[in-house]
Amino acid sequence: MTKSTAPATARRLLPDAPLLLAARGERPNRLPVWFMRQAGRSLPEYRELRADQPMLQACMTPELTCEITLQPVRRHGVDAAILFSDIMVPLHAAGVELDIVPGTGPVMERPIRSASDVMALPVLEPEALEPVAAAVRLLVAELGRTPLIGFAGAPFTLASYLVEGGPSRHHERTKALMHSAPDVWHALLDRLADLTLTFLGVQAAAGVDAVQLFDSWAGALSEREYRRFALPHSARVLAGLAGTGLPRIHFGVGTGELLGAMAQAGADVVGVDWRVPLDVAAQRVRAARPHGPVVLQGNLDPAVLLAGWPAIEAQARRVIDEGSAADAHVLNLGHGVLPETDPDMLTRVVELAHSR
Ligand code: 1CP
Repeated sequence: MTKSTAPATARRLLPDAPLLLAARGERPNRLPVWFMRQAGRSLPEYRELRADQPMLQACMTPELTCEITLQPVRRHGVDAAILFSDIMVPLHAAGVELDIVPGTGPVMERPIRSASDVMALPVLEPEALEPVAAAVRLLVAELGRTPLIGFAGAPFTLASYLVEGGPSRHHERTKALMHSAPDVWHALLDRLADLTLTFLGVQAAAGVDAVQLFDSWAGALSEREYRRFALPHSARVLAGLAGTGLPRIHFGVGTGELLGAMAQAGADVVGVDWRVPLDVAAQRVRAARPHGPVVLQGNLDPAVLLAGWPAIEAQARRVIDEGSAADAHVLNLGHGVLPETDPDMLTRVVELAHSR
């Protein structure tokens, strides 16, 4: 291992936080619930704050990051805040030229396609992330008893943006690189694993209470490809965080075929998208990892949130029932909140979860 994470010296003790109890495999007296992308365009108060601020600038302005992170906690009463940031922030902080284009997502100035491109990738120094650390410290002081989740993109998902140059449907250049030049591929993912460990290590040292590793696009891979080209690097990141003692959540989209393999990457909580019922997911995770509790996070379809309350309620109750097959469950969506979502529907899902 080339880099170890800093100790989580600023860590708060939140022994009763339902999210943290569930992450350890316990059933707290209240079902914990939060939403991926809970901070963002579904909230009018977010749109107002972000109006004249480019995304990356907002992520590097501690007071603004703090306020945006707190908005959904105040509004919905969720059981966790998730740091407002982006998976591209550590690359930006390292000096890689990129932009986050409204309506598109991350776009690279120069995609990475060769061994020399990989060698030229700058190393991320923790000091470059001081605005992120400052935001975490502000949040820990503001949040009271609500845990703060830090996060990062997994090496494969970061590589997909770097190699493709931006968002991609088929990830064809990424797959071409891994199959045609596996040495270059692994060198790239090795560097991205270091970068991810630095990003999460800074968040841990500043005081986050849990971390989520987003391998959003891992579902583009077959299980064989995932095990060979992605899993070892995600496993190194997750193992590198073990010393912090923070609960680790691991999530990807379209990963039904990969749930067993992802469960073996070493996280405490497996995030599940909306395609696989949680009772089926629990079986897959238990079969792959027979020792230790099965803790699942998910998996209400974000599109269902646009279907009106009766449909939302029925689907949320189904998800909660199916989640009882796991040892513990953190209610969430199967992917991020869609921008056109009525935020009141999110508040009602929180009330429903807490009424049980
Ligand atoms: O101008 C804007 O409002 C930009 C939209 C936006 C937002 C609100 C982007 C660009 N990123 C974010 C914030 C963000 N990104 C959060 C906020 C915290 C919260 O959940 O409340 C998180 C967790 C992320 C992480 C992220 N960024 C992921 C992993 C999670 C996921 O959704 O799968 C990924 C894949 C990205 C890349 C990215 N950044 C932004 C967009 C639109 C995208 C996706 C582009 C694509 O489809 O490839």
